[in-house]
Amino acid sequence: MTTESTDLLPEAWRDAELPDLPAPGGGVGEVVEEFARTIYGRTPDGGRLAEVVLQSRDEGVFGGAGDRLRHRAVIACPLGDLELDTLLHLPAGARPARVIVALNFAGNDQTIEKWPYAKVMDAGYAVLTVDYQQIEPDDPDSRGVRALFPTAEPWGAVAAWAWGLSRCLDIATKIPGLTTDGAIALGHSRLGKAALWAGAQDDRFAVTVSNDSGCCGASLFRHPGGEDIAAITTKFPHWFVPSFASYAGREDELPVDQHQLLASIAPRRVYVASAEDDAWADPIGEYLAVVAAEPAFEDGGIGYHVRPGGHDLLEEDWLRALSFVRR
Ligand code: GTR
Repeated sequence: MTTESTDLLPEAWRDAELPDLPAPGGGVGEVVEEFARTIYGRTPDGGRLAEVVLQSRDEGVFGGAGDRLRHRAVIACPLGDLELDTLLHLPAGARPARVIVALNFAGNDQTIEKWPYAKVMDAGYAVLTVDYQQIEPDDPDSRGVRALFPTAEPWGAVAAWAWGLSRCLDIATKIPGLTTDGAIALGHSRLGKAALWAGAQDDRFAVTVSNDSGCCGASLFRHPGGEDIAAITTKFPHWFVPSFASYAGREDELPVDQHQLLASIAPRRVYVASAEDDAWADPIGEYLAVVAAEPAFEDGGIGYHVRPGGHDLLEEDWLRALSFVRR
């Protein structure tokens, strides 16, 4: 594992032991299929990128670190069009720039304050973002892109957001100055769950970064602590396929556990970040999932950090993930 040495883990974690886990059975395709069936639902193929129109371009933002571009994209889905408003930060130095695709929680503009764009661009990376609720509202009673596909199989909102990450990558292919070679999917919390599900299904993502993704993200169901299936399916029934709720209190009977989701992304690379005080995401369960997944990766193909503090995507998380990407 590309991680800090275990002596940088919190003291109390050093004796953490792996629970009994389902052995990864079958090929990668079957494992991904099992996750689709049991938890997330498969994101349908397609949604054709019909147009990408540049709305504005501000040059030399953040003291010249790069340019800020806004695009409107139209994605033609079987039952109608979905419009996405993207925000791109394109570094001045590196062209074509490698792209990080990351959905955001509170609107594109809010990321300008919150994300360390200047440092990320100085490191040579572009960041393309869209408000996750423009893809699928985070609401059990309303539907976004899921209403635009006549899928026979159900898919949850996490799968819809994963679909959106793949469409952002489609959009990136149309923007001069970007390369989608080596593309990175990055997400925090529920959007970290979506990043992992996108990484598992779309092999154009060379690296998948999950930050504090917790239950149904990087954390093991079979490691007790934090959010469990009962809690998550009660509060967020729309995130998953409806039958997933039947595993509430029956974690041991799930045919999969989350180390297999991480492993299914190999040999492409995965980085998992945790926060020590983020008990609801069960950071120890995230760490143990990485330990259990590690044999599936080539040397250094999976990385991990835990930092002090709580549930958040901080500059430190971005920069440590990027130093993994660069290795
Ligand atoms: C919590 C949820 C977590 C996590 C988090 C977030 O309420 O229980 O699974 O996804 O939200 O997305 O911030």
